Amino acid sequence: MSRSEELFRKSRQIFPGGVSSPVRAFKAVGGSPPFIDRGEGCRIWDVDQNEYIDFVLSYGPHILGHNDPNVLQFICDTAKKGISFGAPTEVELQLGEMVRSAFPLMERLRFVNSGTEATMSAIRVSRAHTGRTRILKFEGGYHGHADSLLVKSGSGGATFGVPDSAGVPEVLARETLTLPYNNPQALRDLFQREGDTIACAIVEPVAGNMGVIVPDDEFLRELRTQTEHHGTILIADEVMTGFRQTYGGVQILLAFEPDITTLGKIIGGGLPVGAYGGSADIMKNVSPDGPMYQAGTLSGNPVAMAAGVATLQRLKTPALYSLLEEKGRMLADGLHAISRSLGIPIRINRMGSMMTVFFTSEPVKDWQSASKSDTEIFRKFFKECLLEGIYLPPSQFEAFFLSTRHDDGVIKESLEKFHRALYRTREWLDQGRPETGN
Ligand code: HOZ
Repeated sequence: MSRSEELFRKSRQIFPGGVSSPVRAFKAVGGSPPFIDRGEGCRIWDVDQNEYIDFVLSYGPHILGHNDPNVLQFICDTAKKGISFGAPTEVELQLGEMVRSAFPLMERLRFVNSGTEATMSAIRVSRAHTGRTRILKFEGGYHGHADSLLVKSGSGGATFGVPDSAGVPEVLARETLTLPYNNPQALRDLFQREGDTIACAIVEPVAGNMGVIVPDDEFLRELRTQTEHHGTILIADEVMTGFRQTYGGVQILLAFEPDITTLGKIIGGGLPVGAYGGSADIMKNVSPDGPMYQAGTLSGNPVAMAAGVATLQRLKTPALYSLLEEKGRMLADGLHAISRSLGIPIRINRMGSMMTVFFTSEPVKDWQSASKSDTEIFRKFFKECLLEGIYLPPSQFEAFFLSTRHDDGVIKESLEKFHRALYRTREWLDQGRPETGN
């Protein structure tokens, strides 16, 4: 038994599913997850000393790769002065100013500890501001695990077939309306019928939690038009996309103007940080300025703020995002060429350094089409990749990420590994998909 297997066996006696967050339990792909010991740049090593090229990057935050020296240095310098005070700090203001200058629509913002807290608070402030209770989300969209948002949800919900979580009171779930992503006509119909009762609509402007799905222009345009017309607050959930596609939000690239933006992941440089913010008018509802309560003992934690500041400072490097785009294109083109040569139909949805490989020949543009991907092939492909030393998210409905440390050599090496993994997947298909154990 490997050390990882041994640790997982013990962990299962302590944590539900042996993990602190469901997707990482490998339930959808089978087998036992490697326990990670350390990371450096684009690589990680498990406790059995297996090396992997990391395309998970902690589900997105490590856009600079693991252990960026500047980020580490600033974390250490800040920690030496004290780890937490439960009081305002200068570094918190510094990160706040950086975020606001990159997201001009976030006139006022508040730091929290996770993306979940950010979206949960964004919904609460929307309800406080409008006096309405109903909210709208999109099928396959995932915005963390607050009760109102675990309805037709993506990510782990989609992975494990529990998009509507148990434990969410029916009365609350009923207040969450859902529509298919990328369907402007469905939006028009809903808003015409009941737009005036909806407090807010929350959307991933580029979806990442049903796998990556890039929006049609008309969808986002219609969403903005309808919400504005009906006094519904529009929330852009940029937890995944914030600072991933450009220095700031994907909202800049898509000319999308939400009322509230939620952030997480990259702004914390790998430490737990989230943020929500919008116009001063909406945010004046937030306590202590207004009656909408939201708080956190560790919110704005100086060490986490330092990680964010150092990360954003590094992301200001000119040409960094065009380099990431180039790497993303190289990887996607290479994967397309390999799958064509082996006759395995795939669809790659990609924006910059974030992508998903779907095992289907049809375009993937919403949850319905994403769910048609052949997850049995994904499972086989995933396992073969792991054997090759490629660490992918253990779910069809997550995104691969690249970092600035995935250089040309690493992309080339990865493509060779992907080729071997897909070659063995082809053999397995030719043999009629024999059972390969858990
Ligand atoms: N899809 C999740 C975040 N966007 C993955 C992280 C998790 O659930 O552990």
